[in-house]
Amino acid sequence: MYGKLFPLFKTLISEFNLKGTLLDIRCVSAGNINDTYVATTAYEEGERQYLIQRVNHKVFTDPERIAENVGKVTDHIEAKLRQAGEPDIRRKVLRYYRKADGSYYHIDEKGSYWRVLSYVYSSINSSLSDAPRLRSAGLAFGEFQQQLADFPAEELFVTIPDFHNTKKRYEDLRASAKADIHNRLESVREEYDYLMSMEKEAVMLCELNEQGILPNRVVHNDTKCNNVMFDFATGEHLAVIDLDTVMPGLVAYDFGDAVRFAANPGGEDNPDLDAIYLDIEYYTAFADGFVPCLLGSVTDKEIETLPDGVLAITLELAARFLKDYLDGDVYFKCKMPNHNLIRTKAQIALAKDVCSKMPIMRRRLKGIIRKFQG
Ligand code: GN1
Ligand code: MG
Repeated sequence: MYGKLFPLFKTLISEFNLKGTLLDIRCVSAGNINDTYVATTAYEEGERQYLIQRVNHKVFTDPERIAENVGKVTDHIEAKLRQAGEPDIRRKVLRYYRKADGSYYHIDEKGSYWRVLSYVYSSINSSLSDAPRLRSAGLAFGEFQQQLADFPAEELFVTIPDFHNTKKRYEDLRASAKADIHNRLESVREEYDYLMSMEKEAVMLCELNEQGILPNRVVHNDTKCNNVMFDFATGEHLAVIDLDTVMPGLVAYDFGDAVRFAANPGGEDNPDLDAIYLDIEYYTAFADGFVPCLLGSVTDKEIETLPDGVLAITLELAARFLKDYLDGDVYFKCKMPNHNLIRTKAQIALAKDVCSKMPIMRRRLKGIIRKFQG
C-alpha cells in the first residue's frame, strides 16, 4: 500500500544504519501534524520495527534543533532510569537514531524532513480510555515531569514560540476573525462570541504566570494519552512519546490537556455534541496517577490550579481550531469536511461541561492530596 515509499525507506535504512532489509510499511494515523509510519525489517534471526516520521516543516521550522532537544531530554531520562536500576530502559524511553554524520534527518528531494525513532515493543497506544488506563497515563506524565524536574530549562530550544500562550492564541483568533479571508465568520458567530465571553477564564493561568505566581517548568506540552505507550499485556505505562514540544511551560496545561483529551469519552472531534462531557471518574483516575508525582516538588498554587488548566486548555484548543477554520484549514490535518469546525464545537461543549463540574473537580483533587499527604 505504501509501495511508493519503499525506495525512500530503503535509503533511510542504509543511511541510519538500521538492522535488516525492509519488509513492510504501515501508517499510524493518529497525529494532526506529522506523518508517522512503522517500518518492519527482516534479518537472519527475526524482524525489527522502527518508527519513521515525516516532520511537518511548516509547523516545526527547525527540525534539527528539535531533535537536539529530544536527544538531551531522552539522555536525561535514560540516566535517571539507569540510576533507579530500571530493567526495561529500551521500552521506557524513546531513542532517535542518527546518521553517520551525526544528523537526525534525511531530507528528500521535496525538502521533507524524515527521522527514525525506536519502536516500543509489545505496546499499544490508543485514544481509547478506561479508568485504569487513565491512571497509568497520569503516572506516565507525572513521572515524566519528575524526571525532568532538574533539567536545565535554558538548554531547551523553544520549538514553537508561544505554544501555550493562551493570550496570544486569543489575539491570533481575533486577527483571523478580523481578516475573515474565507467569509466564514458569520457562520461561526455563536462559537466565536462564546469563546470571547470566556477570555478571562482562558487567560487566567497565563496571567498568574506573568505575575510570577505560577512558574515555568520543563513540561511535555502535548499530553494526549495516545502519546503514552502502554504494555500490551499488563497495561503498565512505558515510554512517553511525541517529544517535539517539550519546552518550559505550566504544569496545569499538561494536566489540563491530558484530561481534555482522555476524560471526554465522546472524543475530541465528535459531531454528536451530546456524547461530549467530562467524565469525572476518568478525571479522578488521571489525577490519581499524576498528582502524587508532583507533591513536594511543585508549589501548592500549582496543584490548586490544576483544574483551571483543564478549562484553559480546552478553550485554547477551541480558539486554535476556530482560527484554523477561519484561515481555511491550513494548520491541522483535516480528515472530514468542516473538521476544524466540528473540533471547535466539541471543545466548546466540553468547556461548558468542565465549567459546571469545576466544584467537583476541585473536591476530587483535594481528596487525592489528602490521601497522599495524610
Ligand atoms: C496536534 O499532532 P498531534 O496530535 O500530536 C497539536 C497539539 C494539539 C493536538 C490536538 C504541534 O498534536 O497542540 O493539542 O493536535 N500539535 C501541534 O489534537 O500543534
Ligand atoms: Mg504532538
